[in-house]
Amino acid sequence: MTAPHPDVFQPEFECLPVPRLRALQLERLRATLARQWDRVPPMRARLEEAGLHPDDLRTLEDLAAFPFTRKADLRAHYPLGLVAAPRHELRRVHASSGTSGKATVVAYDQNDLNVFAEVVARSLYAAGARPGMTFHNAYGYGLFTGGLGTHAGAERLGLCTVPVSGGGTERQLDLILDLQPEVIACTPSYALVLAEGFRRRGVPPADLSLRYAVLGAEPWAEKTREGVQAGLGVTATNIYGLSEIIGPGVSGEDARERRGSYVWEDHFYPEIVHPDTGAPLPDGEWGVLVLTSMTRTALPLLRYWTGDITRLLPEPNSTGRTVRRMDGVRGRSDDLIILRGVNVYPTQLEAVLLGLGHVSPHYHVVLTRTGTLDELTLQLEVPQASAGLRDEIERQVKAQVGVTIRCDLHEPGGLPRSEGGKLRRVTDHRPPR
Ligand code: DLL
Repeated sequence: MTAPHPDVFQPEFECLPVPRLRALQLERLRATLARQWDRVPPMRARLEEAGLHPDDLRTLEDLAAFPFTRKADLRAHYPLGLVAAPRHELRRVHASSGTSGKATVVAYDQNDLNVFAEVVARSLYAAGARPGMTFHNAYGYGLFTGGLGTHAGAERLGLCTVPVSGGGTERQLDLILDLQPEVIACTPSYALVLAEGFRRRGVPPADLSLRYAVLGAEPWAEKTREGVQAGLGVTATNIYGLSEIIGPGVSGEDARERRGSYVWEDHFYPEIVHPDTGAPLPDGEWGVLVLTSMTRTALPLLRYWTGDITRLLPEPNSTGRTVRRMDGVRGRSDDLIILRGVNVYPTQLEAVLLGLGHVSPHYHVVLTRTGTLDELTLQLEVPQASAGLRDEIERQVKAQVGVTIRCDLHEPGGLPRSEGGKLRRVTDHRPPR
């Protein structure tokens, strides 16, 4: 095994020998289950109905017998019915940016806020940030966990934060030029918008102070990383998370490696399961990520069904950490487009476009139905529309993704831009069957 790299924030956890890590996880999972059993009546009732008791968790493998928790459970007990701490101990709430149905509210006590700051600090450190650097934080502040969550982690690490939040692109560009931050955090689509802004102003990437970009909150293709790195002159890494489990900081990539995000496994237990059957899948196989929070006290969740499609990477890493890495999220199981029987994720289309080089990464997918036939129109921006280019894109999508699509070419700047929040890539006009 590679020796733990000195550039790891908390080697005592991130590099814990695997048998000790597994023992710690089992102990923490048991404590979480016991806490739910004692303090969250709906969760206890669910276990009782299934004939389960916390003592039935004797090994990590036993976890597979326990039920999943889904967004619907949080909605059914809206707003705070699954909280395991007394109301006066709560210190903050956030709400998930759910795109359909009622938002879900998540709650934190002081312990949870400490865990949150710690895992974000670890992620920022892995992403290249070091104490004393300045941090331009363009994740939205407010109910969304992105802004305040990364803010507290940055303070824990010792960064000077510019809490700019999302939107107001021209002001963001000014602030970056004036305050000279080394680190920026925002969605990948917004990083491209900022890069475009600097290009328009004639500021070359080499003249920017930025060195590291910490990108997340939405799926992105590997080619987008290259676009952000070239456009802002940074090393770009992924940060992943969701409000139900904590917010940003469930996992993060190492800037020196950029090959999968380290899941902070002493706090969050990852499983990959089959999207249809829920059966556990081995490391290396793609499926739905299911997460259990093991150290949360206000809102511990057991086997939370994230809906995110990814895999745990089986091969050894180059940083000496023992916690496992997850691959980039391909999409949410609910973003999956099934087009005439073929499965398509928007990120696959993004990869084809970026692979073509001369097409801008701003795109939108529109789904329609003519008669019984579903159609996918890919709206994109090109410097000069030509029938040749359109044919080329349609051919490449067919060859690489396996579906026939139509392209709708727009002038540069013709499609709506990210305002810093999560971008919706797909508009579905198909009537229900
Ligand atoms: O998006 C937390 C976050 C903020 C993560 C800032 C990273 C940076 P929610 O609003 O609850 O929380 O949305 C969670 O966003 O289930 C994924 O579908 C998606 N998501 C988050 N990070 C990534 C990522 C925040 N790095 C949902 N890659 C998750 C792909 C991501 N998808």
